Amino acid sequence: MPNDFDPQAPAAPDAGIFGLDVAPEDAGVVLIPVPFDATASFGEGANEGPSAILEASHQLDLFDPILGRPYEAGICMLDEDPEIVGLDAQASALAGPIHDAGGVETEPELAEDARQVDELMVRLHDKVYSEACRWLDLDKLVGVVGGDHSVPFGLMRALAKRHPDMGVLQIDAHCDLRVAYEGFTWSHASIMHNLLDRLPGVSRLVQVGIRDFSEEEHKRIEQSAGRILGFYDHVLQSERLEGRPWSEQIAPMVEALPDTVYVSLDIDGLDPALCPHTGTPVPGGLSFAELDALLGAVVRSGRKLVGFDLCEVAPDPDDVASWDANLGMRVLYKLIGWSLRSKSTI
Ligand SMILES: [Mn+2]
Repeated sequence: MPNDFDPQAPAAPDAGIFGLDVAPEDAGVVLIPVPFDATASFGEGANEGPSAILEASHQLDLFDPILGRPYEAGICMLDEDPEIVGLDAQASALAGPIHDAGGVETEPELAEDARQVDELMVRLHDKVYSEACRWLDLDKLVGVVGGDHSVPFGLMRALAKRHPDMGVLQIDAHCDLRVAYEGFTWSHASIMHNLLDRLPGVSRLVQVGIRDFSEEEHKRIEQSAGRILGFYDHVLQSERLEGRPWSEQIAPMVEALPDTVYVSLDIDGLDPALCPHTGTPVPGGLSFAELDALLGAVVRSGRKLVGFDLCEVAPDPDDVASWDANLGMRVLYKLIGWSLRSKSTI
């Protein structure tokens, strides 16, 4: 950080994320924005997530009462890559009619378009993978800011290669275990299927807050021989109504994780009151304080958070620096802060 930086001063309108002005080479934390939401099957707008989070982040008071001064590590969100913006435009144009038709099943001629969307997404994943590798090789903490939940695969791949026994903590209303959705191999609804299928080193997937899933996905969890652990929202909520404290509920989630953890945070895992414009909101979910406590418990157990994504934040179209973006940037700062704490950097 520059010596004359004042964390209490208002951010300049053209400042970087959280009002900081740090070049990625000098930052401890590099965020890759992925403004892509072509596979969003219901509400759109997650491709506006990174820019809305950037704008809203200027309101944050950088001092965190629990985490102290995460900003001192230097946090930089890279500029949006025009090639990714182009891939989103191309893929969205092809995917639109497929969403309208409810998938390729009803209109087989759309299957070719879905195949092309998948091809564009392979290019997206390669792009995110190489960008992630570039900064991981310089020992930065790297996070992806989506975009819909299909976008972090490149980062997951880069980290799984470096941490062979990595576990994934997924906070989400959905399991995302579908074997393709609407005809898209790389759908947001398939990200965890692709993770488990294509990254065999990932030892365990711990899903928290899941509450909207198919019978097939449910079976997949129950028949996974422990590779997938589902902490269902209906169970968590009913235990809570009976008075079981959150600290007790999260203990087995933490225990289930290996030493090295990647956090995949779909904002719809939280209460939809906190993310009203997200693409596929579902009642229930975690509060902000519960999320903070869960991340804190993982870190206090000695486990390392080696990377993360934050996806599906979609701003209010009439008010870009809206509640959704405000909440999103606060979640992002917590992800960064707890990850740095786990590396004992702060
Ligand atoms: Mn998801």
